[in-house]
Amino acid sequence: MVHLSSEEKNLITSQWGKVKIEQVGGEALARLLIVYPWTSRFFDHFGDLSNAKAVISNAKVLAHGAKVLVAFGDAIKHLDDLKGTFASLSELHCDKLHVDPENFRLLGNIIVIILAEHFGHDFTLEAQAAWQKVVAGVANALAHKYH
Ligand code: HEG
Repeated sequence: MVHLSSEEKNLITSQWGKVKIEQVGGEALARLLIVYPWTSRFFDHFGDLSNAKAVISNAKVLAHGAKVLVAFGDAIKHLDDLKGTFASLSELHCDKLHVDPENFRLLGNIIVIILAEHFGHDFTLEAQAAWQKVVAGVANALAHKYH
C-alpha cells in the first residue's frame, strides 16, 4: 500500500502523461541489463546481451521493456490497489519466471533515474519522493504473491 497525498497523485499522473512509455521502457530494461549484468540470466533466450552496444540494439530487449513499462503504467491508474493490480503478474514472476524480487527494486530505481533525466528541473525532490513511493509500491506488489 502506498500512501500518496492528493498533490503527489496529481504530480504522478500528470508527469506519467508526458512519458513516452514504450521508449522509456526499452531504455529502462536495457539499462538494467547493462548496469546489473547478472539480470541477463532471465533473458538468455533474447540473443546477444554480451555488451552494452548489443543490449541497446537488441530488438527483443526494447520490445520487452516496452511491454513491462506498459504494465507498470497500470500502477498509475490503480495507485490505491497495487497488490490487486499486480497479483497475477506476481504469481507469474514467482512460479513460472523465478525472478528474484530484488530485481523489481533495481528496475524501479532505474525508472526513477530515467524520469529524472527526462524531466530535468521539473523533477523536484517532491516529485522524486513521490516516484520512489510508486516504484517501491510496485515492487512490493509484484513480490506479494511470492512463497
Ligand atoms: Mg517482467 C514477463 C511485467 C520486472 C523478467 N513481465 C513480463 C510480462 C509482463 C511483465 C507484463 C509479460 C507477461 C506475459 O507474457 O503474460 N516485469 C513486469 C513489470 C515489472 C517487471 C510490471 C516491474 C516493473 N520482469 C521484471 C524484472 C525482471 C523480469 C525486473 C528480471 C530481471 N518478465 C521477466 C521475464 C519475463 C517477463 C524473464 C518473460 C519474458 C519472455 O520470455 O518473453
